[in-house]
Amino acid sequence: MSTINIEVPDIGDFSDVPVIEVMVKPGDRVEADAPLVSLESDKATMDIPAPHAGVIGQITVKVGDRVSQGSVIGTMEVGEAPAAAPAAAPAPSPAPTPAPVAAAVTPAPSAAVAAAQVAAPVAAAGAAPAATTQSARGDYTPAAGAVALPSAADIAAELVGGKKAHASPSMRAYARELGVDLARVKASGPKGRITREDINAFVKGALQAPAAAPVATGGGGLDLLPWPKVDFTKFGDIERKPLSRIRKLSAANLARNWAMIPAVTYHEDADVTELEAFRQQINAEQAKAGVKLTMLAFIIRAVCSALKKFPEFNSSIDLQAEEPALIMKQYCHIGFAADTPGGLVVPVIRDADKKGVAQLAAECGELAAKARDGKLSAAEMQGACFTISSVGGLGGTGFAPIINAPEVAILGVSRTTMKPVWDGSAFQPRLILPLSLTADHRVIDGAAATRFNAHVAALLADMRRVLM
Ligand code: CAO
Repeated sequence: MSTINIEVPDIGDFSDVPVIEVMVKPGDRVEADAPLVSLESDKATMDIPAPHAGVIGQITVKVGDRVSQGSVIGTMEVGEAPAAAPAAAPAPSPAPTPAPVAAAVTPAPSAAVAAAQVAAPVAAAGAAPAATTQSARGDYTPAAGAVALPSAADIAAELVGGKKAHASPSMRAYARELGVDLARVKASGPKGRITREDINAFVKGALQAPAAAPVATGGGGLDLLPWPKVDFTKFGDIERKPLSRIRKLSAANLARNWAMIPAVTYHEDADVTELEAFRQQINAEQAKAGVKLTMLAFIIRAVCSALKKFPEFNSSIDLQAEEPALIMKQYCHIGFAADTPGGLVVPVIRDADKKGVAQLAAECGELAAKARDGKLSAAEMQGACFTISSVGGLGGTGFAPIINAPEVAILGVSRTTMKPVWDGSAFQPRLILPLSLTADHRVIDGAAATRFNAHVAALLADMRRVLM
């Protein structure tokens, strides 16, 4: 038998936390991890566990005392001298990590590949850090199989919604390992404590829940209601039409991009009166040669110039790397949305910045025709830096396009209309082209987006500026 001190383990960034309850007395026999003392900060309630099985020697704190990591709260008699670092001693997270957000239950390594891909950055943000143990020197080193305890950030995240989960550090560690949001676990232990059985029951319940019913994540995830299941035949005749392959793929991509990118759409009007007159003139002059300059080709040209002036629009954000970064592209491939019978596809014009308007128009025409015939190769739909979605040939006064990840912006183009524009002394009829730029706010602030949009509009108003 030997006597050891019972110390407060790592409790995140908290210090001077009041003791709100002492659960044992000298002479009590306890199991390893049994709760000895409860602490309550303004953010969380935490139990200090027994580091070993043994008999309590003395408890040196009382309700109202304040403790921090390393404070001795008592002594206990244990069977054998423990190793330098008690097995159950909690270890700190190497970096603050938010509570799991992809789902309340995240069986991480075995998650479906598709789900992992779709939710990758979210899942990465919620991934548990490498577990750590404390060495005899007191520094922390990774330990296989060990479980990292929640950091202060975990605890704060868990408290979203105001509910305090009452659980020991080892139960928090267990919940964390399973990706369980403790705030959602029903406690059955003494005085509302969450036990291992409670966590197991929660996981079991979550796994048995219908797949269509996403589990709420206490604020970290999307917390969506299940998709409505409606028997439409109750209301009239229906026909069930299978989704095309393109629509299935684009549905998944669009949903991810819409949900994961904090996107804002900025609107601008471009005065294309002169440009349209020029386009018509060239097309009339060169009709015999088969040249047809399209508005889209001029817009691509203008966008290439704007991407050179505002290079952050020609980037992708990499949040999954150890050191998050912006990938700045030194090339300029432009995607354009093409409406096809099978659904939306985005052919890509390579090195669009090196091509003239006539060539851009010709390539757009060829790629759009291939898209409609379902003959685009995978390579012809890859590598875009920026996408243009033009519905101008169809109509529209403005819309909010969805960014084509991992790009950081997309330009929506609607129909030109003749509008009265005040020139300082009179209204003039001007041909106005509505531009709607959606940008990823993680990369592009509103001011930059507005400048970019205004620049594209200025270029379209006077394409000579492209030469500048
Ligand atoms: N305003 C008014 N008219 C326009 C216009 C605009 N902004 N843009 C094109 N037009 C006119 C053209 O002048 C042309 O008419 P004419 O034949 O009389 O000259 C007609 O519309 C068709 O234009 P186009 O053949 O030049 O085609 P386009 O360059 O406008 O578009 C493409 C090509 C592939 C972009 C288009 O066919 C398409 O698929 N658009 C839909 C894209 C889409 O679905 N976007 C939404 C994606 S998000 O859901």
